[in-house]
Amino acid sequence: PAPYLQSYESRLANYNNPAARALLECIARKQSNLCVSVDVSTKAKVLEVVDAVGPSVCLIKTHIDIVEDFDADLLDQLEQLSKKHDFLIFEDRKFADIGNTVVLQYSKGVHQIASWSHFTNAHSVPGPGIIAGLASVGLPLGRGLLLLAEMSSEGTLAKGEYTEATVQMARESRGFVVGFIAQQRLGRADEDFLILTPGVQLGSAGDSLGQQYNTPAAVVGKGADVIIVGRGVYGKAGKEAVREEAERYKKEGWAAYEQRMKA
Ligand code: 6AU
Repeated sequence: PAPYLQSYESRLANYNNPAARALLECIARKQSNLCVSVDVSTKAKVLEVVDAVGPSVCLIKTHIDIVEDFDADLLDQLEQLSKKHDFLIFEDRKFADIGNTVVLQYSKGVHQIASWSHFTNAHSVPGPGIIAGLASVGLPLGRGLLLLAEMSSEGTLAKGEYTEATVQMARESRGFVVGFIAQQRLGRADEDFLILTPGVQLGSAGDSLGQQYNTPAAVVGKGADVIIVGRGVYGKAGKEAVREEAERYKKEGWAAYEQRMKA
């Protein structure tokens, strides 16, 4: 069968990248293909949500630039929580500039993303120089890159030939590019890319700004290896409700994976 129809453990053989390997191992160990997107804007709230969902996730996704009281202590505490609960970190930076600029954005500035984030993502629109630049910083640190091959939002331009050309760019940098942000399985049947899919929520079709949602079962059925859920989880009121919701998505995502392996 195609690599993505096999178990997460067996797919370890297809990856040399340390971040990709750590993620596959964590998914298998915790039986969780859930990534929670913690899109909240204070340190205290970020840490509260991460502590609540930590036991249920393989990956925590941040938008670090929306945290209004960001400081180095947040990064220390995030790292402590990642050890306590056993998860990896993905800063959703969506780099989109020339190689030289993204080198600086990835390694320097207030956030120094490369120093703490196992994964980050980039748009392919600038061409391969963006990957070369990010790789020059990230590869020596064992980081992994996800290319935005498709988007979940209504009217996205990332489709058709753009998506195909993005997959081709990934093929040419397999040591660093470990997969895609996408809505479905991409690449040839014999290739193995990690597919991380946002736009996932139970009981909502979308928001008023063009976000479009599918269920965990639907996206895993189409090839998602990791489901990314934001408001569906952190949008619940109270730490206990957030924890319960993360557990619910974890179970849904894992059941869908088991279903896919049977197919
Ligand atoms: O579940 P939501 O709608 O609350 O949050 C979805 C999260 C947000 C988006 O910035 C992000 O996923 N996202 C991405 C990513 C991960 O790159 C791509 C995309 O196509 N759609 C999308 O929503 O943090």
